[in-house]
Amino acid sequence: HIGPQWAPTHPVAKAPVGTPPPTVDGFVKEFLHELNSNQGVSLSDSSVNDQYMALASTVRNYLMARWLETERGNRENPSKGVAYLSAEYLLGRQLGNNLLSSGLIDIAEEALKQCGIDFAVLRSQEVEPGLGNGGLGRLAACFIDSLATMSVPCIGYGIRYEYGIFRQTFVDGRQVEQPDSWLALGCPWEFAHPEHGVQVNFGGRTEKSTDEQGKEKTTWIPDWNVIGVPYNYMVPGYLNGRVNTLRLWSAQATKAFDLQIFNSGDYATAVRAQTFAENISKVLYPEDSTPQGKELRLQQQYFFVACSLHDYIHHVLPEGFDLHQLDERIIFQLNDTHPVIAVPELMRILVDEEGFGFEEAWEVTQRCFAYTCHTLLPEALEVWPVEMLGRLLPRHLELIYAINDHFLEQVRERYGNDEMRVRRMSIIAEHPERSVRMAYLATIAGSKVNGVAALHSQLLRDKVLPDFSEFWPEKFTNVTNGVTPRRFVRLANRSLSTLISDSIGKGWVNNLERLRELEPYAEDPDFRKAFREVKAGNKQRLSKLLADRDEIVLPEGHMLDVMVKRLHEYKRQSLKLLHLVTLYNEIIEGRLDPDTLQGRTMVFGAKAAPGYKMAKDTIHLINKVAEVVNADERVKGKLFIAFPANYNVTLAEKLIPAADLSEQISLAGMEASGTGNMKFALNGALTIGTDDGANVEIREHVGDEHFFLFGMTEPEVADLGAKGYDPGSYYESDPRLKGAIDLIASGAFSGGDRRTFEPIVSNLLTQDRFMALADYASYMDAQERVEAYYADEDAWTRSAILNVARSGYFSSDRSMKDYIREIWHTTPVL
Ligand code: GPQ
Repeated sequence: HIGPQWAPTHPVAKAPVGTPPPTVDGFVKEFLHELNSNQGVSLSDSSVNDQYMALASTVRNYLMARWLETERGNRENPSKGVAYLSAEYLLGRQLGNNLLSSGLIDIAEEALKQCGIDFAVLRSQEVEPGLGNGGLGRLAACFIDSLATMSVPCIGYGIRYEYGIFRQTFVDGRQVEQPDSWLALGCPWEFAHPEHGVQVNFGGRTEKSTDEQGKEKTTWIPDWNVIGVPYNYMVPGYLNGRVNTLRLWSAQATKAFDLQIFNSGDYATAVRAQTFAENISKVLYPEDSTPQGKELRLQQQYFFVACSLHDYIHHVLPEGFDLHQLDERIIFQLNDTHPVIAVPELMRILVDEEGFGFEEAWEVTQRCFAYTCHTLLPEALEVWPVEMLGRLLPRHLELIYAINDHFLEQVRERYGNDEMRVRRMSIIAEHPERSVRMAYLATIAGSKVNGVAALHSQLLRDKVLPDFSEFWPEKFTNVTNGVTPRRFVRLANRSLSTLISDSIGKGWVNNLERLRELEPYAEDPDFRKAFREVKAGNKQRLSKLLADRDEIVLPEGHMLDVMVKRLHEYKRQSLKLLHLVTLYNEIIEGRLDPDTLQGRTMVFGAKAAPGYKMAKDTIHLINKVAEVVNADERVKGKLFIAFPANYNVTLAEKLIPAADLSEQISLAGMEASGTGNMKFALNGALTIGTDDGANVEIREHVGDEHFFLFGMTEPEVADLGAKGYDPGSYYESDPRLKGAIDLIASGAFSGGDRRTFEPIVSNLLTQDRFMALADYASYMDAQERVEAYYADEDAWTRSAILNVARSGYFSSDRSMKDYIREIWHTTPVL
């Protein structure tokens, strides 16, 4: 297979006719026009929001011609594309990215200056659309950015939640959730198309009948429905004139349904029905990797998937397209199991609406889907009770049974009547209640199944789906995750970007392997000095932000040690805390001379699922430890802990470029990939990490000497688990560890109250499911290596530069090439 030519060097497409010339004067004119005629204000009367909206409209207008042009190209020269199905897109702010992609960023800044406006102020006016929980949603956003940049036709399909991930606040150190009303001031980036609303049915029953030719036919007679209204968002490629589409669905009550109730005279019930329908896209479920099995969640999943398939088949495909050839036009990529109900939905469309036979429909379906798994945690694998699924989607349950029968027939054929195996591989689990295993359905339906880092894909084959990988070895593959260098380097770290471009040119932004050319600069003292100045500048920028945003005053001149990610026991924020509490305890007990230490500031960022008690307790403990440590004169200048609330994409863009040390300390075999780890390495932080997820590959790329490895390997973890893990023995035999845990237990961080953190302490001592105590000693050692290495400024800077130079592999552009080659077989449109 010869790969096509990727990554056109910019600038590419000729500007479509009718777009304003990209000059400062032209931009000023257009901006003022938008301010006057769209916002209805003069410059002197305009609010910051007016100015932000006008600026957004100016960029939008510029991209619009390219968007229409892309659409026309898709129609006139159709080629195979990708429909990315994802319940989450954690987009982050749009303005900067859209300006960068259009090549207007410098022009806009200058134009605003001429109008007396500070560009930075307008940028901070934007509320980020937080339509995702964490890595999975952010990955989707990186992928659609890369596909647009690589000129691959792609539609992202998802849900336009009215409330995205909650806004986190702290009250007395405890997390309190606030609603995220991101749409309150209006969103200038979306285009609603109510005229293209799609009806989605639920409930009811099915009826069998025979037509004149004696053919069996099933009709679904649903008993309620809603309308999905599409909202389109631009997804511009980087300087290539291509603008793909992200289409998010919003639920509305149907008129017909309402009318019936209105006519019956029951106004209150009618209004309630409306609210009921609109609840479907009201709020993003805030559980990350731990599905709650709520019925509304299944409604959300079916809602967006039904809208998307209908939209693709009836509005995107040309009229009369032969659906037997569907896979020549599209691949539906399933972002984890959330959209897997699309599989029986496509079957329903083909069999019930298009008159396909079952076998015929199943062949097409199997060619049109591929499945990405993002976890290894058993509790993260979605299952739906048969009772619930059958009540909500009776026809889909029938089709799932039919798919299962068809599949198990093949299993029996291959293995004789190995009924144990049949039971293990059945889509339907019998215990603890009859339920549908969505990961199995996805695996059976998908043309390919992939994990998100090399280690993860291997464990997926060997531990999560071993029967399936034996049955279909060629179905399983790996695509290591990546991140977009546009948002996470070029935009987030402008000064590093300038330093890089001044040294090796600008080509790296869409050809990230070119960062390799930086390697020789690691030996250049002037470059190292410049690199350190960039880091120092980013730290200053962060200090200013945290002072304004959180009233946190960071000490100056510290090593910045950062752990930002969702709060999960497997990610082991508690291990990080044990390190900090140990340092604190050893100093106040006089066993550690603070003068031998580098000044270190630890920054945490983490949201906990609102119902996850241990995670919320851990947040409370971090805040309380911070309070005590930061107020203690004995550690002043040496140890400082900052925990800004509401970590999100916007904060990540400021935090990551300032970091010296990246904490990636999950128990080996638990973190599927991680993507924050890649962003830190690309911005010149060194990683302290376990041999887990993509850490493994990061270390291979940057080199062992430039990465602080610690902890058990995955096989060691498995062995220890099999032998029987006893956390108490580590506590008893390690005085430093005992000291730290005892200090927490003593109430030192809870005003003397020993009960406050008792659940955390007893969990560590008796359960410790993720073996923090087993890795503690190794982690402390690694931290001492960090400490010593940081004291050698030149060695550290050299390693940091090499981390940047050798992390080009972790571009999401590379991930997309891998998907294209291994899974999608699409072609770019140049
Ligand atoms: N991930 Cl299953 C999520 O963010 N949410 C989820 O529900 C599941 C996985 C993450 C995973 O934990 C990370 O290791 C990955 O880097 C990320 O998905 C993207 O693949």
